[in-house]
Amino acid sequence: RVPSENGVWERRTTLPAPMFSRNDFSIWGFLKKCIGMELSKITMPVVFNEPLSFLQRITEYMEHAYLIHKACTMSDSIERMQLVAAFAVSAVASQWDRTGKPFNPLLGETYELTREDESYRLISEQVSHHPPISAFFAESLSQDFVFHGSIYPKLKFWGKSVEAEPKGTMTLELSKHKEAYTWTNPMCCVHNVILGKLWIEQYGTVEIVNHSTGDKCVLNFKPCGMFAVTCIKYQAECLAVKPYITFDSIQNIKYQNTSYEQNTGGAVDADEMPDVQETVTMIPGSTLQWRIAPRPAHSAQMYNFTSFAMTLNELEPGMEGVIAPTDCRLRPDIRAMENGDIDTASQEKERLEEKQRAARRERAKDGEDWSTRWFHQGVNPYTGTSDWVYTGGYFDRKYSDLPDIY
Ligand code: CLR
Repeated sequence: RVPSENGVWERRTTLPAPMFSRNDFSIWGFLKKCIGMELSKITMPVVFNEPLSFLQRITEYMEHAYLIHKACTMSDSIERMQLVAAFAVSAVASQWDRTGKPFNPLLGETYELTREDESYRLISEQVSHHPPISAFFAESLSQDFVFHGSIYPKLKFWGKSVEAEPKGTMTLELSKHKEAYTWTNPMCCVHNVILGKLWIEQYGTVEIVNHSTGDKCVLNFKPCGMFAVTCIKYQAECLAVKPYITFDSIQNIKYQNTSYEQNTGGAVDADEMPDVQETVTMIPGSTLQWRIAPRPAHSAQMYNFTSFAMTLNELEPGMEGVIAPTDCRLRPDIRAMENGDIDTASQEKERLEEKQRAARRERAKDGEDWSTRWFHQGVNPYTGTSDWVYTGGYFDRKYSDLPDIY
């Protein structure tokens, strides 16, 4: 733990160790045994992981929370919508080049992120194991917004690629404006699992609905790296094209190592990763809402993490004994992996998964059902679809009767 010169503790900017080289491992050598199987039921070798739990990966949404704070200060609902759209887009950008698989959360696992400096706190819980469902709830410390949702990443293995459909609704409520926005995340695809360089693509249409005004913002993520996004407002019969949000500084990300060359008899071609455009053409009259930050210099040796991602698994001073015992910062396999100890990570991952299976068998024997702790199943009041609702109370820190999952 390194205090800076003036003795103030600073959040870390790097991981304790660089990543284990994946060059000697073939993801295909492993996946070909799994064709036709449901990917969530497959235990992948830990070398394909990144040292974060899926709960931490979805928390990356909060990297650009200042966009929501800014939206709250806007008096015009169209300006608010633009910032909410920028927020939704910013979450897509942090996924760029992130082909490491986050650890599957254990049932009952939690992750809390309290960021007083950014004025928000978040709690998430793994509420279902099969299918895997993660629920989260974030709130502004100044009570100006809540952001919540649940994600069920439905994975399909297509041979050459793995496709993830992040099912679930994102809901953002701006209290002062009495507004609620909802949307769903775009599709996500990891290319070249057989041969070539792994790369990640996100595509599809994201419709952000402002349920108070009826405004809709349609973000069209075009496949193949066309990151251009337009924001459209439908109102009566007029259609106004609003700003153009661009991803121009993506060229700052250097592509590194990880090639999975395989002899597949020449039958399969790698899907080319599109070239990244260096310059961005702005539609005249448009305004730039948000721009991606370059990845830190050592990112390529560290799972292509953003600066924000580097901080997520840090056990900060004063956290021990304060965060719940189910918090994934306390997971020994993830901790070992971030320290570069891949063998311990792998053994611990196996042990935890076996412990989870044993606990499930016990419950089955006693006819007990699993009960979630901080969230309950319910209905999203705006979309009417099924959702996971925050029960509340996590930050009262009464952790009695939490399951022993590690
Ligand atoms: C993207 C942002 C969305 C929520 C979401 C859901 C599914 C996630 C995806 C995000 C990121 C990429 C992801 C995917 C599930 C599996 C996939 C973590 C967070 C990994 C990279 C698949 C690795 C597969 C190996 C075979 C390479 O809001």
